[in-house]
Amino acid sequence: MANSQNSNDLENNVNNIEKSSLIKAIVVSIFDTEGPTPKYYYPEDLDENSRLLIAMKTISLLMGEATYQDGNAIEGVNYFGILPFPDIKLNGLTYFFLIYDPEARGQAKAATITILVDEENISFFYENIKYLRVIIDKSASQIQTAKDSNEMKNILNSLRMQLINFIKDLKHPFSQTRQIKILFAGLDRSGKSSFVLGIKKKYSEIIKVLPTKGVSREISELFGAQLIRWELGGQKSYRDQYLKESEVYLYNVDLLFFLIDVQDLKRREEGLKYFKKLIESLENIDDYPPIVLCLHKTDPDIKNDKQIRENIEFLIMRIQEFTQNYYIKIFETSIFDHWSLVSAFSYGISRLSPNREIFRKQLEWFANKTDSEFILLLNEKAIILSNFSRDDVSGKVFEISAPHFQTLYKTFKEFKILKKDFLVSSGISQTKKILFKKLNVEKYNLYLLLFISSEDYIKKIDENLKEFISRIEVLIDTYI
Ligand SMILES: Nc1nc2c(ncn2[C@@H]2O[C@H](COP(=O)(O)OP(=O)(O)OP(=O)(O)O)[C@@H](O)[C@H]2O)c(=O)[nH]1
Ligand SMILES: [Mg+2]
Repeated sequence: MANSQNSNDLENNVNNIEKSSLIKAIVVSIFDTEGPTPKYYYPEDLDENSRLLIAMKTISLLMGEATYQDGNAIEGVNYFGILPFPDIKLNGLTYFFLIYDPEARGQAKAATITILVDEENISFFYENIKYLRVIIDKSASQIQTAKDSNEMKNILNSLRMQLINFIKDLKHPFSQTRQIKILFAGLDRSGKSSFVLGIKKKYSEIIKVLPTKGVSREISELFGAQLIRWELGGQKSYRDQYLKESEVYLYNVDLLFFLIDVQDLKRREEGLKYFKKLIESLENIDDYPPIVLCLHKTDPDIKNDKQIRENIEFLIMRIQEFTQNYYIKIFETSIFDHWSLVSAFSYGISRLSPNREIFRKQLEWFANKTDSEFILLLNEKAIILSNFSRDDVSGKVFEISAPHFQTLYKTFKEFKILKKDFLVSSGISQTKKILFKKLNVEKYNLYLLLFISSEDYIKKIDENLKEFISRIEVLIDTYI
C-alpha cells in the first residue's frame, strides 16, 4: 500500500515537473527605431540569436504592411497565430498588438508577445487556445499602458506565473496529435450522410445511402491534424440518447454542423426543437463551438421557389432566438450543387484555424503588392483556406466560383492544353483580370485565385511570389 502511494507521488512529481517546464520561453518584442527588437524575455539567459529570430519573425509576419499602424485605431489591431521556429526546435503562440506612442510613425508601435514550447508539445496551444487567449490578451493590455521597464518585467513575470498555474490545473495539458471533433447533427433524413458523401464525391454511394444507425465515426487528415467526424444518426431514439448523455456525445466538440431539410415543412418544428435542445445541452457543459447551419436540400432547381424562400426566411428568424451565444453561419446546401457543400464545409474548417487572421494578413500583403482586389487560397480538395477581399460583393462571387476555376485548371492541365501553371481571364473590365494559379508550398499543392487590376500583373506576381510562398510556408503546417 505504502509502496503504491510512493510511486503515485513520484508520478505526480514527475508530472508536475513536466508541466511547469512546458513553457520554454516568453518574448515580448517591439518594433522600435532599431526594427523588431526582443525587449523583455524569459528566461533571462535566452540566447540572443533565438530572441532576435523570434522578434523578427513574429513582427514581420504579423505586421505585413506597416501602413495600418494608427494610434487612433489601436483597439482593433490584434491577431493570434501559432508559428513554428524549426531552427530552435520550438513552437510559438504569438499575439500581435499595437502600443500607443505619440513619437512613433502612425503614433503606434507594433508589438508581439510570444509563448514558446518544445516542437512536440504544439497541441498544448491548439487545445487550450481559448483560455490562453484570455490570459495573453490581459497581459497585452497591461503592456499597452506600462510606464517603465520595471513594470514591464513585472507584467512578464505575472504572465509566466499565470501560465504555470493554468497548466498545473490541467489534468492533461495536451494530447500527442491534434484531434478535432466535428459533429454532424440533424433529424433523420435531413441529409447528413449524403452531405458527407457529397463532399467526398462518392456519388455512387449517395443513391444507396441507408439511415445511419447510432453514431458513425470516421477519421481523416488535414495538414497533420486528425479530423474526427461524428455523424449522429437522427432517428428519435438516438436523438433522445444524445441529449440524455450529452456529456459523452457533445464533449469537446470543436465544430458543429446542423442540417435542416428545407423541403420538409411538416417536420420543421421538430428540427428546430432538436437544434434548440442541442444548443442548450452545449451551453450546459459550457461548450461554445462554431456552428455551421446547413439549410439543406436547397436544390438548384427549386432554390428560388416562393415556398422555399419563405421557409428559409422563417427558419433563419427562428434560429436567431436561441443561438445568440454562438458564432453561427448559415449556408444553403444541396447534394446537387457540390460546391455548396464544399463552401459550407471549408468555412467550418477555416473557423478552426487559430492562424486564420495571420493567413489573411499574408493574403492582404500579397494583394497590396500585386494590386489585387481579391485573393483566395485553396487546397487540393478545393477547401478555402483563407481569403482577403476589398469589397464584400466580389468576395462572395469569387468564393462561389473559386472551386470552378480549380476544375477548369485541372481539366486544362489534364488535356495538356495549359502550358503554364496559371490561367488568366481577361475581359472582366479594361484592366481587371482573374488569375488562377497553382503553388507548391512545402509538400502541398495550393491554388490562388486573384482578381488583379495591374497592367504588368505578371511582373508584380513574379517579383513577390517567392516571398509570399515563404510566408505561407511557415504557417501551413500549423494551419489547423
Ligand atoms: N433533394 C435532395 N435530397 C437529398 C439531399 N441530400 C440528401 N437527400 C436525400 O435525403 C434522404 C436522406 O438522406 P441521408 O443522408 O440518409 O439523411 P441522414 O440525415 O443521414 O439520415 P439519418 O442517418 O437517418 O440521420 C436520402 O434519400 C437522400 O438521397 C439534397 O440535397 N437534396
Ligand atoms: Mg445518415
